[in-house]
Amino acid sequence: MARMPADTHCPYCALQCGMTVGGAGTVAPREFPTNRGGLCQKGWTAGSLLSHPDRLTTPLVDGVPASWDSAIGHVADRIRDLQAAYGPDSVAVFGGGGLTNEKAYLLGRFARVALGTSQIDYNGRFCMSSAAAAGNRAFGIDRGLPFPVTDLDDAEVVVLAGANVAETMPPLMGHLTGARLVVVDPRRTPTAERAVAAGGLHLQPVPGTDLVLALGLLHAAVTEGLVDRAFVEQRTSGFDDAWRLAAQWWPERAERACGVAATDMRTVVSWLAGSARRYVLTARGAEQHAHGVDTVTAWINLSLALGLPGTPGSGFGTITGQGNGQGGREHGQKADQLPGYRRIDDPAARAHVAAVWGVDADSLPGPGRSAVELIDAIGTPGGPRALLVFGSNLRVSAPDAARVAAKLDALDLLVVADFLPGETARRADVVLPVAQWAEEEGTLTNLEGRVLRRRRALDPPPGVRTDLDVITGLAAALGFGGFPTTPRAVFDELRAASAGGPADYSGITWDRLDAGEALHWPCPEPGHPGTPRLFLDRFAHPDGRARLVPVDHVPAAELPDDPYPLRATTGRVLVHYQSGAQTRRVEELAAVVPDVFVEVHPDTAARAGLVDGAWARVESRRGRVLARVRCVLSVRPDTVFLPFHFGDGQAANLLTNPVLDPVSRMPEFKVAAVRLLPVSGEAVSA
Ligand SMILES: Nc1nc2c(c(=O)[nH]1)N[C@H]1C(S)=C(S)[C@@H](COP(=O)(O)OP(=O)(O)OC[C@H]3O[C@@H](n4cnc5c(=O)[nH]c(N)nc54)[C@H](O)[C@@H]3O)O[C@H]1N2
Ligand SMILES: Nc1nc2c(c(=O)[nH]1)N[C@H]1C(S)=C(S)[C@@H](COP(=O)(O)OP(=O)(O)OC[C@H]3O[C@@H](n4cnc5c(=O)[nH]c(N)nc54)[C@H](O)[C@@H]3O)O[C@H]1N2
Ligand code: SF4
Ligand SMILES: [Mo]
Repeated sequence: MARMPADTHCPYCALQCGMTVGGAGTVAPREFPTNRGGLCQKGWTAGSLLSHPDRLTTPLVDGVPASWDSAIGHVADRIRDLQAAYGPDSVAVFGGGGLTNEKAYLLGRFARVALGTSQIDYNGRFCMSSAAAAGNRAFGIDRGLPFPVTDLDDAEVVVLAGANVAETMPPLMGHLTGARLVVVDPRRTPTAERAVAAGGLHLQPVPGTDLVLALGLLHAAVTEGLVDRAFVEQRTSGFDDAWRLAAQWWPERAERACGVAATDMRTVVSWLAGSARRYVLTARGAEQHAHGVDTVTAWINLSLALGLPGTPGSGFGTITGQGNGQGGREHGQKADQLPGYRRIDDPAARAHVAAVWGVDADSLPGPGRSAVELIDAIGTPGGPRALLVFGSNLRVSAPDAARVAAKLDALDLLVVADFLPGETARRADVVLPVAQWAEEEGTLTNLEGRVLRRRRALDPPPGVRTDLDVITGLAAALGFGGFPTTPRAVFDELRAASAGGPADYSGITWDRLDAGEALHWPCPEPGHPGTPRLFLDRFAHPDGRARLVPVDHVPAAELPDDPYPLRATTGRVLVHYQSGAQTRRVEELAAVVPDVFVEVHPDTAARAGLVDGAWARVESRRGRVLARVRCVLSVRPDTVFLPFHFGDGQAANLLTNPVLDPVSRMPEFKVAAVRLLPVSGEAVSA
């Protein structure tokens, strides 16, 4: 079964480190611009899951092993029955930002054409949606980094707002060694430590107050005369309106709201204004808020006032998270979207894509519900009764996990395609075992908008099918036999569907990718060199200008009060990935962080009667988690932190607040009011 070693990329995050995988699944790092031969522990150990004893290798229907024919036939029958009784929208699809471009694209076509449902969304709603909405609003296009990662090598100053890169993309730190770093994080993370050690700054705001911090920075820039007037005049619109709101937030006033010293704000602005090569980058810490879009907008406004975006050697960007977080948000698995980053409510976009799919544009459904709203609608009149999940472990990763569990349990039919029995798959009515990264071909688009080839190094275990085979098989069973079957054929169809759209892949061919060309979209013709740097001449709005949008401070949706006096925030640790479905099964990684913990400042722990290493009950208005206390000086005394990588009673999302950003529909993962209670040893083992 072993095949040739293949040059491919890591299955996990959007840095998409280059690696070579041997026929037995061994991983060796490979020179590639994003990682330059480096890998983090997750990448190094990724091969061990290919032959993991928990690997799913046979379809399961109601827990009983079944043949592929009967499993697919069963799903198709149930879908037909439900749709006959309750209409096309009674069947919903949930995708993921880890899926290849081809899977994301085909899943969108499958939903709109074979199921005829509007109800499709994906986990990128939890990840990139606020950054994407803010980028579209300001620049007219959403590409996380509008420049290659290697441009950061020459930076003099880099602001990382809510990004803990040293743990979430370790090799990326290698591109930041020459720069003075400003890290904005309520915790002194390894990234913040590195910043301070190298002469930079750590700003430690109260969770949920980045927006006011960015307003304070803009205020300092204006009052100290540091705004790039020529840039603002020639390349932007909306400065005066944005300034009208920011003018209320002089640094001392902003300091009272966010906890960052006004003097530090002035220092940061002087560093940014005083250097030629400077970047502002945001990630989930700034974005996963009920006002995440406005928060990113505030960072963009600051960047525009200082003349960063679209200037060679400088820029604004957001750091995309999942392996294909960029491509996964471009090709139609999002509720409001068609391939090529087209809008599903745009008649011209519908006509173009319908022609590629060979259907009548009027037959395409309209926009559906966003991820949390889709889950919430289960069990309501007109809501989904069946859910097909590809590439998300939403029982662990969606906010207010107890409610999510109840909703999923209320479905008439839950189908999960996965290669491991994660928490969501374990409770599914039908489980479809699929191939893993090193067993399949495809393309992904990394954090810098560069399209990459995933290559097959070994065959999937017997009995396992690829996601593409599953999707085409289901479509055929529903009477739609015309779907392309090979990854390359799907990619070619995607290219045609994307042609003329904002994310235009039509000039990116499989052969060009295989020849090793570095192709960043848009790439509208086969002879086009791709676009590593966007916005150098113009922004993507019709007038060519970037827009400053007026935004004002809004407090987090749930603030600390007497019963719940602390702010809990959530995020990641180095050794675990996302819901942990994969990394909790890798021995070397699980040994480092076996269980959920809660980071607590020693003073806060003492007040709650807790000591380092004890178990604590962390409670919010929605649920409770048993977590091991880690007393650390690195977290603000008013804040506690939990990683979200654990399931069942250890899921941080039992605590989180499912309130949504009004524009992006991103949930507020980063702020919930909680309290801490001591637990006796017996209670823990009981
Ligand atoms: N090890 C590891 N790496 C990963 C992943 C993983 O699961 N594990 N997942 C990948 C994915 S999908 C993503 S999206 C990225 C995420 O990458 P990051 O955004 O770097 O990761 P997070 O830990 O979610 O959040 C970053 C930081 O935000 C801080 N934070 C919390 N609240 C606030 C706030 O209100 N303001 C500010 N400024 N900061 C705040 C947290 O303390 C945390 O240190 O990582 C990718 N890489
Ligand atoms: N509290 C809190 N919650 C969060 C976050 C947070 O910071 N705090 N972050 C959010 C973010 S940014 C993200 S991206 C989400 C991610 O959370 P999830 O959406 O749960 O992502 P994963 O854990 O990567 O789940 C992927 C599942 O799909 C499987 N899988 C992987 N690749 C494939 C594939 O190619 N095909 C198929 N069929 N299956 C595959 C894996 O085995 C796993 O079971 O979590 C969000 N939830
Ligand atoms: S940084 Fe991301 S892509 Fe690179 S090895 Fe680690 S998980 Fe994989
Ligand atoms: Mo993410």
